[in-house]
Amino acid sequence: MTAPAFGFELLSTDGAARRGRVATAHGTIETPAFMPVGTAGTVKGLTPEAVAGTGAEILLGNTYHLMLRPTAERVERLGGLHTFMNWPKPILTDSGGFQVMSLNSLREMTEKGVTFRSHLDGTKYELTPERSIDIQRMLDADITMVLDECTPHPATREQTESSLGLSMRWAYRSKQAFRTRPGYGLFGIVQGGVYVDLRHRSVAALTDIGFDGYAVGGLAVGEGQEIMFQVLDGTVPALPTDRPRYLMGVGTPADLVGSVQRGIDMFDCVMPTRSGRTAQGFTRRGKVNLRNARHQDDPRPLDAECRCPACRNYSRAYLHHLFRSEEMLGPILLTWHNLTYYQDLMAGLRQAIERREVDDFAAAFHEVQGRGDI
Ligand code: PRF
Ligand code: ZN
Repeated sequence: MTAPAFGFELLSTDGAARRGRVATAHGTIETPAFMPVGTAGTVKGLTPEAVAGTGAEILLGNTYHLMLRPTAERVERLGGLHTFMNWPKPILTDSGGFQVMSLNSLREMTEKGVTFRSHLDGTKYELTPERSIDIQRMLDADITMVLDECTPHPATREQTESSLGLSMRWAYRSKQAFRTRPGYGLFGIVQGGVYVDLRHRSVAALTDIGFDGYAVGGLAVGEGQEIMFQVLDGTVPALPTDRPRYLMGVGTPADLVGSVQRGIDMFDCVMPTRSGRTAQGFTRRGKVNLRNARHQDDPRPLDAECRCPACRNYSRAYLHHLFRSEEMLGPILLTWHNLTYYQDLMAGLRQAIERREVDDFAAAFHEVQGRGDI
């Protein structure tokens, strides 16, 4: 059997919103899609079987963490990341630059790449576009991301322009280094900060090089939702319609709804998993902090409409007790719930686009969220 070609099929649209399907070596992804973050070869707290049960069809892995431990070479020897972590479905890996810059203070950026010291044992590493692509190949990522620089916010136009130049030269080198294989794709990353004309310059540079998909990077870095949506309004229409569009590191449920309305197809974010570990639940009625004493006698489920095990089998009072007692089942159940909620939100958006009711769906979403919990 030959692997299917990497590809994107646009199934239907509703305004700018798109319903599509991405085909990869390890299966297809219905879009708009949310990718749970499996940084170090695990979605913290859940088995891959449980993650699949939430409806996730693709996970995000991180070059930065995996190159340090257990190393890309070891993952490759053990059969690749899918085999190593027992996740047979598609995997997208981020290229590492963003994580080096946000997680490592002992780093230096040059034209060649970024050098840093491991937070684990102080060993010096160099991450170049070529090395990042090679690591992602060893990990066996279905979707490889180019190495980029996420321009910090705020940044002047001049700073943003120079950072963008570096990212585009790295995008070119990443494309040169990528070995084309059936079912495997390489995505470019649009930068340009809050400057829409620089975003357009970035899109033009990337589409000249040619990628299997286009990510929008450099957003959700402190600019706020209003500016993020303005930048998407100015940027997304310039992207090719026949390739998937991925908004990196976003976001809240409202960010996802608004970004889908603006034509984004893929997302990843630590929010459902990280929040799940810190007692923050996302529900159809908004956010709930399960540490709050108001839950201690509440026999109701966290979200009565949710199909997840936390909501089907346990009360708010019990979840509250688990968090207060610092029992590990608390983070596990709430992560399970949050990921289920995110996947059901995406499924709702996909259905709404098919029915051409995405604006009604968004209005109903904001209406119910606005009512608040209880
Ligand atoms: N670039 C990469 N990964 C990212 C980002 C980026 O700009 C962001 C920004 N929100 C999250 N993850 N490579
Ligand atoms: Zn639930």
